[in-house]
Formats: sequence, structure tokens, C-alpha cells
Amino acid sequence: MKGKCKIPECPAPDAACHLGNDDFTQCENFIPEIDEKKVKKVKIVDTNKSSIGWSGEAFTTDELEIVSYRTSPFLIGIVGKAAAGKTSFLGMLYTLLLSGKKFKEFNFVGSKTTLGWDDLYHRLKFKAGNVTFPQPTPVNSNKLYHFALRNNEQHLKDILFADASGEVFSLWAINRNDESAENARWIYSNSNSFMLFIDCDALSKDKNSAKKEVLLIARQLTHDLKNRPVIAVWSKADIKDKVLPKIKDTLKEELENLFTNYVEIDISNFLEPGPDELVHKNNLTAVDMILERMIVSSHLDLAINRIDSKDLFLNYTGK
Ligand SMILES: Nc1nc2c(ncn2[C@@H]2O[C@H](COP(=O)(O)OP(=O)(O)O)[C@@H](O)[C@H]2O)c(=O)[nH]1
Ligand SMILES: [Mg+2]
Repeated sequence: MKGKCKIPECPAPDAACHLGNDDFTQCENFIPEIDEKKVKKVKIVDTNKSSIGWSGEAFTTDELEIVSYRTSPFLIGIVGKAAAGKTSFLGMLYTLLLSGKKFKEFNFVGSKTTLGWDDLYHRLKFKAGNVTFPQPTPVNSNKLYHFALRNNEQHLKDILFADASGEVFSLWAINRNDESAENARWIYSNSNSFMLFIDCDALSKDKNSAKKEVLLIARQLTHDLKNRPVIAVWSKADIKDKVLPKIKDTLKEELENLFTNYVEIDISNFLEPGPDELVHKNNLTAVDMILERMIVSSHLDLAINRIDSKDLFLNYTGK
């Protein structure tokens, strides 16, 4: 038989087996030569190609089923004009979780969009006294960022944050059928809750016109809101004290009139001059607030309305 031994110094099969086996073909180190013609062709599998159904990048809107097959995900629509701080907020959120910070009721247990989150994290760079921000979100972009969370009872909840460019919300606020506002319409019809971003920088500089822009978006949010929760997020709150008190107070009043159970929170990405609370605590608390309200409203959706009838069978409650 042709072949060769694994041990380089063994002369088999030309001479006796180095380990003393009479029949070198029985030695575990002997490799018989395989007749090429008899070998079945084995399909070569491309090991570089991933067999998992997602890439780790932020999802597009048609990739929702990657998580919706296992739970009904909660979609949080991040709403606000361009440059309101929406994308930086997401970058900050991930930065805080990476540094070990936690949500109140939920533990972070994974993400199917880690590359998307990483991208936001790397583009939001902190140096002493200086923060570098991500590039503005492209006009036609509508990305979904995923977190898998578990509560104390170990229930899994998939959360998605929808981040589109702010321009589409400004168009949608004026005309909800604007043909260029498709991304805003998608976020509005699919989200379970909304974070309405109020840009303190714009309010301090553009005063009433910035206030009107927030209100236009807020009014559009109410048109088919049903019981979906909205929280107001005053972004760039490190400079909130530069906003005229009259603008701040009247805007708050009008928002309180628009939304039942109005709640608001101040956030920032700057440690100075504001207190740490705006950065380290409030960015996470904003998510805690929206999660809490979404869970309550999803229970309301499931609650069966009491049937008011004279019919004995319809009124039967099993007691
Ligand atoms: N003062 C201040 N400026 C911020 C803060 N966060 C973001 N910005 C500025 O706002 C710009 C727009 O932020 P971005 O997150 O891209 O806004 P988006 O268009 O709503 O996604 C950034 O490039 C920063 O210059 C903040 O916490 N404080
Ligand atoms: Mg953006």
C-alpha cells in the first residue's frame, strides 16, 4: 500500500515501521494515500460567509423581523428637528451602558445592532473640555438600533430606537403627507412611544421661531397618537439657562396642554458647566421613563373593556 508516516524520521512504507509494527498500515501514524478518483467531491463551504441573518449594523425598517419573530419589540421614535441632539443622545446612551451604567428596571442583555451602536460610540468622542459629535444623519436615513433587555422576572424585551434625519420631521410637521417625509410617517405609524427633542441651543438663539418649530412637531404628534406615550426631552440642557424664561415657560405650558400626563427631562452630553446629573443620570432616566410608560400603555391595549350589557352571558365574569 502506498502512503506515508506522520513521523518524519519513519521510513515506512519503504522500510520497516519506526515504532516496530509488523504491519505498518495498522500504525496510527500511517496515512494511506487516497485514490483521488475514488474520493467523492466534497462541497466546499465558504467559512467567511456568515450564516446568521444579520450583520450587526443598525437595522433598516424592512429588517424588523430579525427581532419581531421572538417578541413584539417596543419601538421608540426619536422625534425632533435637525441638529436637536437625537443621534448624540443614542451615542451617549450606549457609552453609558458600556461604562457599566444601568437602567432602573431592566438589565441590558445584548444587541443585534452592536456595530451600529459602536459606530455611534466612536463618533461621539470625549476629550477633556471637548466633545466631538457624529456627522449629521443623512436625509434619507432611517436606522433602528436594538437593545435586548431583561427585567427582574427574567422577561425578555426587545427595544428599538428609530433615528431618522431631523429634516423629515420638519417637513412632516408642516404637511404629514409631504412626499419627502416618508421616514417620519413610518416612525409615526410604527412607534409605540416617542421622545420629543427640544433643542435648548436653538431656543436660546432662534427664540420664538425655534419654539414654533417644536410646537408644530408636537401638534403633528397628537393627530393620531391614541394612548402612545410621549416624553419631552430638553436636549443640550447645559445651556438651558440661556433660553429666555418666557420662551421656556410658555413652551412647557403649551406642551402640557397638548399631551396628557406630560413629563419632561433635561439631558446633555457636556459635563461642564452643567451638573453630572444631566449626562450620567438623565440620559438613562429618559429611557426608564419611556419604558415605564410604554409598559403601562401596552397593558392598557390588552385590557378588555368592561362590557355594559343586559345580556346575562355577556355579563358573566366567571364568579
Ligand atoms: N451644547 C450642546 N451641544 C450639543 C449637545 N449634544 C449635541 N450637541 C450639538 O448638536 C449637534 C447636532 O447633534 P446631533 O446628535 O447630530 O443632532 P440630530 O440631528 O438631532 O441627530 C452636534 O454636532 C453638537 O454640535 C449637548 O449636549 N450640548
Ligand atoms: Mg441625527
